[in-house]
Amino acid sequence: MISRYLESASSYSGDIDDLILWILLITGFWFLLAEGLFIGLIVKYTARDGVRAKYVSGEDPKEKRWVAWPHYATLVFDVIILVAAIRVWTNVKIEQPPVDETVRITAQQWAWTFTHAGPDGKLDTPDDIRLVDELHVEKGKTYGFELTSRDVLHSFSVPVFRLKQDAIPGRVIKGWFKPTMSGQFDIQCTEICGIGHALMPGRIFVEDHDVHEAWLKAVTPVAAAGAAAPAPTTGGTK
Ligand SMILES: [Cu+2]
Repeated sequence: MISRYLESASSYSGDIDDLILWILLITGFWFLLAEGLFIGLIVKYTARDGVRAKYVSGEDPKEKRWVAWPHYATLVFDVIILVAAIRVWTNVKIEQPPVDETVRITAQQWAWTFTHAGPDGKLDTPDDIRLVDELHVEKGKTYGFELTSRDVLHSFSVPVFRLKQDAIPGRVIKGWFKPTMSGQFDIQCTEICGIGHALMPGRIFVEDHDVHEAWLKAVTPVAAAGAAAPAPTTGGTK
């Protein structure tokens, strides 16, 4: 249902949407019931001439039920939501599936630098492709990311993936995603990171295999493309 308003474009975005929807349904149902009852009782027992208000101590078991039963229901539904949330959290944030490729994401005031592995599929080699505010990935591949910041706290967010991860200077945070829909989507910084925070958007390009290969070819420098062979030229100094 949420995907009608915002595309669901990663392997786990549907699970997160389902979780949000179930939480909305559970809390929404009880919210409407409780407020309906509350307003109904206000209307029914509204002040009338000649009728004195009665003090209710709440000690009578019949009266106590009005507090105790909703309390038990809250506990039960809390546990249901907790179990469902932990299952999704474990899948998205704790368990890291085997990845096909890793991208390095560096946040700074106020831009993203994305280091793509290049044709050899490995980082820290001469054919790495470094782009600002532009991340290119292939649909259906599992990507690991290494996220860090050069200055302050930022937060890497791809709304269509339902992915959000804080970037912390001095730390490299690992995570993963698997795009399932090709297209161009927004990348946002979702942590107020200074006056240019709102000017820190990026784009992610999810491409089919052929399109991604063509892009790789087009952006790989000639010297780096030959780097898989022995004796790379300049560059790649570490
Ligand atoms: Cu930022």
